[in-house]
Amino acid sequence: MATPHATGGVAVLLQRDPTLTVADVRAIFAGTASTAAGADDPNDWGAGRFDVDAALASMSCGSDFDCDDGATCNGAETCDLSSGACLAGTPEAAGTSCDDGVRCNGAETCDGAGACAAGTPVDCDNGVYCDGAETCNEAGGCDAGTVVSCDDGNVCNGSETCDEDSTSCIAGTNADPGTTCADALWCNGAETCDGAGSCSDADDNCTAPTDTCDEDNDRCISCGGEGTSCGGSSDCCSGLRCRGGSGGRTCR
Ligand SMILES: [Ca+2]
Ligand SMILES: [Ca+2]
Ligand SMILES: [Ca+2]
Ligand SMILES: [Ca+2]
Repeated sequence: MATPHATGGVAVLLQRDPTLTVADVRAIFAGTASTAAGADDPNDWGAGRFDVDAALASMSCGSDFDCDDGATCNGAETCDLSSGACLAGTPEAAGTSCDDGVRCNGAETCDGAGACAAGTPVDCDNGVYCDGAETCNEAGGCDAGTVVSCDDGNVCNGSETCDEDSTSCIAGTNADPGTTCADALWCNGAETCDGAGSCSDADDNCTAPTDTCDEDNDRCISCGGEGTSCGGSSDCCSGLRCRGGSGGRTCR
């Protein structure tokens, strides 16, 4: 970690003064490094802890370029060549652009006191609730929103619709009794609407005690229950076997 950190620090110093030599940079860092209180053993600390802020603060300016803080609204900083100190600029007039290059957050302008004030975000709302919330795109326009979906997935309570006046979904009209609301399953029977908005649970297919349902093939499979006469164990329901007895073979 130390090498990239130190390299970055050198770059910061060179940005302030591109004329610095290697010896200059070394001297500045060595002269502004610090050690923890009481930890001054040069065998442990060398020149001390690298401190980029202290190094920058120790450098006097050589040109206005050295003093520029990159901010528009506080004016152009200048270098007082006689003292080597940076002097603050004169704030730009209120309304001067300090645009951040982002269109959708509006046009930033200087507040006249040295700060850049936020702009008014671009308003893309078309005033229509049901077509969703439009959003600004940086390419220069507005993107359509996602249409409000009101369908609750229940066919029995009718089709819900989006209402602009109340900016909400409003209920549909209940389907007639007997209207199908079947799910994808055969074994649980054919569901129908009850006329009051609900899908009623149908009777299961294959209800005989000895039937099992084959969902894959939509059919009932019968098997022999306890005491049913049988020719082999395959005739018997699972868990039972076809066994002989005085009255013939039965599932047991
Ligand atoms: Ca902007
Ligand atoms: Ca809209
Ligand atoms: Ca519905
Ligand atoms: Ca069903």
